[in-house]
Amino acid sequence: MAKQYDVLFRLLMLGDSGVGKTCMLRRFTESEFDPSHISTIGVDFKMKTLEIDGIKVRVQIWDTAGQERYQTITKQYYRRAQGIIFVYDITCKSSFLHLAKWASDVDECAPDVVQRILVGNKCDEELMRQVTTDQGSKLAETYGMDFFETSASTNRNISESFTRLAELVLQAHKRHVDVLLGSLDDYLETAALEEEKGGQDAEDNAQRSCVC
Ligand SMILES: Nc1nc2c(ncn2[C@@H]2O[C@H](COP(=O)(O)OP(=O)(O)O)[C@@H](O)[C@H]2O)c(=O)[nH]1
Ligand SMILES: [Mg+2]
Repeated sequence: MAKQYDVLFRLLMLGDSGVGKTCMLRRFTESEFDPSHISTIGVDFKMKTLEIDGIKVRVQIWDTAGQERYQTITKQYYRRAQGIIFVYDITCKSSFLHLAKWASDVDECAPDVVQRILVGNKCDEELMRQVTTDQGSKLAETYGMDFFETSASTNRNISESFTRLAELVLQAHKRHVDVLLGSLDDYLETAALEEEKGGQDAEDNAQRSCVC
């Protein structure tokens, strides 16, 4: 059976409750927007396969609950993530101010190589805006992250932001992925050669056993 993907990466969504993490994830993986807010309990994940530079990248995206009481569950997932999306709501200043806390939690628990991007969601709600694009992009610059303003409602920049994070993770692990794909190619090539040689070898072996 053909292999359905070449590499698997784990991505994690972090941010206050209500900023739109679950809606963003559903929009990305199921092309749907359900405006009702059902509090995510603990963690949940969805999968999607992307093609980047000819490599089939399967992303497993973990959606966390933003509430403090779930923090102990969430932290266990920091360590296993290769990429993190920090999400705030452009219509909710406090969700933006809390990013400092989310970022410091990650610094404490996640491996150094983890890739991060910053997303300001609900950019369709221009009239309700409390955080300017400039403030978002300045914070992202301070953290050294790429920055997107998204809308799960209109689908603006949803695919772009998830794909960008997957690209960053792929770049960060490129050497490892090349080795992996290289060894897979080598393996397949060797297996094909072995198969081709199979008949010939069987004959040789038969002759050799005669000699013995
Ligand atoms: N206007 C607007 N509302 C959104 C958007 N994304 C999510 N919401 C709303 O925000 C609320 C919380 O969304 P949810 O995905 O459950 O947030 P979570 O707690 O971060 O997972 C819901 O009522 C959604 O309808 C968006 O892009 N635009
Ligand atoms: Mg949720």
